[in-house]
Amino acid sequence: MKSNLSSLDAIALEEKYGAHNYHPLPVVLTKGQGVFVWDPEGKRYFDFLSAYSAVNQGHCHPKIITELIEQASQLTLTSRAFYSAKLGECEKFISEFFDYQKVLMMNSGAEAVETAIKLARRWGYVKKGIPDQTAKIIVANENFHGRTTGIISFSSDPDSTRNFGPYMPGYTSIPYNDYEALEKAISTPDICAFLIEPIQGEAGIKIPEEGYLKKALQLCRQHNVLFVADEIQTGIARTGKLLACHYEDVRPDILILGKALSGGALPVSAVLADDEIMLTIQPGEHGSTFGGNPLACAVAIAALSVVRDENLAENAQEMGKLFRAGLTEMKSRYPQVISVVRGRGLLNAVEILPLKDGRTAWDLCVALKDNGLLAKPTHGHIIRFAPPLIITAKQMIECLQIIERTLETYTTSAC
Ligand code: IF1
Repeated sequence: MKSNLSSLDAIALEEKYGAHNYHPLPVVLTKGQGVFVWDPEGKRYFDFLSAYSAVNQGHCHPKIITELIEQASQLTLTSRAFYSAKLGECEKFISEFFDYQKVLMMNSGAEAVETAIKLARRWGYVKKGIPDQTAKIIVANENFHGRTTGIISFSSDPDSTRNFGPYMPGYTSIPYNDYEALEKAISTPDICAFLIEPIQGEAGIKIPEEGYLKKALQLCRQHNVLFVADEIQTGIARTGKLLACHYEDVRPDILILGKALSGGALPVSAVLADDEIMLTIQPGEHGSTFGGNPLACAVAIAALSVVRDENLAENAQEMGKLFRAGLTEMKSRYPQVISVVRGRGLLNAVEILPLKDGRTAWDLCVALKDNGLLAKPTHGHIIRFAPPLIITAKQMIECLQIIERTLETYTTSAC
């Protein structure tokens, strides 16, 4: 269905009738296919955000959309008051895919994180023997795990927390990638879990030093603490392996997934664990109306099948190398703009220096948009580059050329 609204009209509508909880780049999207999205005027863009890694499989992947339509015409929602023919099939598929005994399906990423927290606390009380109401979870500074009142209680970002209190107790925050800090925190009593992003996304694609995750897992083992990995953004092939934890052969006790679990078709999230943890939650103690609905199940199976069948992890790995090689070369040619290039697979970040006339990463992103490539700045000076994992070498080279061309005019012209 073609929209008759112009970009300007669409932006004006959001401004007038929508809550102002976002500040989007000034581009309106009406269509997506693969690595491309289009605006109402028909201009085509490479999507280098992939809806924050939800569309790893590319926009409107035909296999996912076919399943979506087929299931939508059969049955969309049963609630969990009844069994559905799709749920068990999907649970088996996801559990085997990630090598866990059980999965609990939810919808948004934040809900999955909340679920993992409840599981970890429950395990802490009934298995570890932590006294009631005292269980604590160790988290990292600069984490991003979602927007619920529970989750923001352990955020260190004032934008996420300011005037949203009171905050929930039960969290100890330590610096990311700091083994000694973890060693100290974990030896205090009543810790049930260590909750960590294997690469911090919102913090600006912060990669811990090699061995950190593995050593952290060993510490957790020593102290009978659960290792809980939030792979909502890093998982499902984004970083060049199925999970970012696989770079260090780490198998989390609780694994949290979201985003690309549906390839962007609808909100689907999941928490995986073995029986010892998962079965501590009994009927009636946790759930969600839409969690594990038949539509989500059909879509999740299709979305993960695409990741496997199209070797998206391998492609992310290779295309990531190509991309960072190109950008590193640009860094040497434009040292006044690019200060740092980092990333793993197709989860990449470039740090941008402000120009003398005050232009920043935001202005560079607007210029990139005008040249047909969409990316979003974070923290004012970092640009995240995360295209769909189906991108080809030819397309990647074209994208590097767009970035190069943009840098050329950006550095020579005044705004
Ligand atoms: C927004 C960032 C990405 C996540 C991790 C849980 C969630 C997220 C590791 C919650 C969500 C999002 C949400 C999005 C911006 C975004 C983001 F910039 F904040 F860091 F992806 F890069 N754990 N990440 O990254 O999942 O409830 O949103 O489904 O607009 O807030 P959700």
